[in-house]
Amino acid sequence: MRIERIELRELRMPLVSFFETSFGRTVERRIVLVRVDADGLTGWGEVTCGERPFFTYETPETAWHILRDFLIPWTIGKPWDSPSLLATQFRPIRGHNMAKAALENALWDVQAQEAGVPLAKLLGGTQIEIACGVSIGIQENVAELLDKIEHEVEAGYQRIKVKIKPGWDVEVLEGIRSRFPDIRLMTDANSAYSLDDLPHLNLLDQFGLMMVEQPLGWDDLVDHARLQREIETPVCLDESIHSASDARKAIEIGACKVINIKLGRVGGFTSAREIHDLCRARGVPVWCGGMLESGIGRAHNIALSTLPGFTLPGDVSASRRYWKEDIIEPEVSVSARGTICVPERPGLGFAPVLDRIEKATIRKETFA
Ligand code: OSB
Ligand code: MG
Repeated sequence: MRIERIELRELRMPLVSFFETSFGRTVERRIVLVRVDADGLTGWGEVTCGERPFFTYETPETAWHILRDFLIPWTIGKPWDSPSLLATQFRPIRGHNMAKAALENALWDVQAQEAGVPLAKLLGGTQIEIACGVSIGIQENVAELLDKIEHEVEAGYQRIKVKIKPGWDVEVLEGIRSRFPDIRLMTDANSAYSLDDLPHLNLLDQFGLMMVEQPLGWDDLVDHARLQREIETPVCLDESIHSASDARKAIEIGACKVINIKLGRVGGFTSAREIHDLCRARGVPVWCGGMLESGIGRAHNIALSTLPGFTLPGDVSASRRYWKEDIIEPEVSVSARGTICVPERPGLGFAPVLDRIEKATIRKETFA
């Protein structure tokens, strides 16, 4: 594949309802898209960072800078036998995984089209439909949260994840369990606690949670290992895992029993597959996380979730939970049994809608 042209765009996309975590509320997304033209085909990738450097240090601005000044000049005009070679090429740049992932993943889209196979197939996916859960943000009050949960359970989602933070945890879970004693439930703290909260975190064991996601420091493994020794509830790591090497260390020291794989956070499909393969070999279940993606990133997440080690429902859910109108056709929809059917068309299997993308674009830069 010879990369002939690359286009960067920043889109503004208002969410249909706000999404709040322990680090704040998001009402509108700023999404950087990467369009790659190679061999007469077009591939798309999405930078999945937040607007503010809270989940990770990346922002749309840092991603634009790293793509424009490093990743694009290193790749454009050159032939690439495989998208994985991009991951090798990008290795000297420390971090900036979400910028790297957007470009690498766009090339995977091109390669799947060139091979005439669905992206899921090209990656080695084996599942023809994927199991879906939802992530529900912090609400104004518990009653509103319970209504949201009811709505999603009725829609068929297979598990519910709720965001927690100090002051929005044990009482909230009591409320959930008294109304929904049997649902598959988990929590995500986005690093809102420390080991000082150990007695409090012990209280989580009474709620029959599938797991607690990233309770401690975003850059920590050691304290998570200590916590996992103290609590029954499986710890799942999100923010702490950026590579297969991080995953290996976390598993070896007992810092987690489950790993959430996010394409952006780990730097793209090549790294995501390495983590998947390692976890599968060690019997650690994985699932695909979400970053409030547009349809482009969502389509990539669906393809990733078809790998055999993705045995738990992920945070990949219907377009309409986020957008009045998604930027792909068809939009992502979820069946009444809480699954997404994996498209059988070549490439992403969802077509980017150029005029909707254009309408949402607030800046654009082209490289040739
Ligand atoms: O920690 O999983 C997270 C959204 C933004 C940043 C971090 C996280 C999330 C989610 C939402 O939980 C998942 C989604 O619905 O896309
Ligand atoms: Mg998380």
